[in-house]
Amino acid sequence: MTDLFSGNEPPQTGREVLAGGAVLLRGFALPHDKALIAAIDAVAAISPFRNMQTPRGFTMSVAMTNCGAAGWVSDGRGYRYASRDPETGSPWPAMPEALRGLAESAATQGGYPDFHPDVCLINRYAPGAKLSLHQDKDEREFTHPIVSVSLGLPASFQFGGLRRDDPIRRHALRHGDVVVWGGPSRLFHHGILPLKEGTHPELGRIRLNLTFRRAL
Ligand code: MD3
Ligand code: FE
Repeated sequence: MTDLFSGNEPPQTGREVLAGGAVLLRGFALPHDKALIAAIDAVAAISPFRNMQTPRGFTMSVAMTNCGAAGWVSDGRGYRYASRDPETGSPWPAMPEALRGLAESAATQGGYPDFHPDVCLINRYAPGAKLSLHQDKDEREFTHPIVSVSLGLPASFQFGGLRRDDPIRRHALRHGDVVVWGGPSRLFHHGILPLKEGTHPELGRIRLNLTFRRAL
């Protein structure tokens, strides 16, 4: 399996509406993948990826870092946005312009021309890592969308509804896919199933996910 795509699929493009306010832009980030990965490496050189503790004392399988005016953190005291990286004691690195620009152009494409993120949470998955079903509700307002960018190994994304027991659909998120989550979908439950083993030509045995947020 030496080809770029696991089953020899061509890279997909185009737009899919996943739910009200949730627009998947297939391959939107593909032309910029190397610049995005370089920007993530620069962020991680300042604030390294780390496996945070959940409030109940478990270690998350997903490693995380942040850039921007604040970062999402989890520890024994709960979940919150913090202006400093607790591991370094310094402010989180600034959001690289290559990241901000991609997020804003995707948001515009998805119908949110006034989106200006102040935080980018960066998730790193190795095979086996997962993110259990949750809602993103640590942000001050839910009127802004979230923009997510997937890079590296493909993932099986779970997308439910407002209630935890609403029916769940699965979607594949692949290298270069961007999703704009606004409107009614902003508070929908979502998660990532355990990452399958594989090797990506740019990132090896890794999946990266960027989520751009207006948190403060
Ligand atoms: C639907 N990240 O960081 S991205 C997260 O792939 C997170 O690492 C996942 O969930 C990942 O919080 C999923 C897709 C995503 C992101 C934010 C959403 C879907 C969303 C917010 C609202 C609804
Ligand atoms: Fe989330």
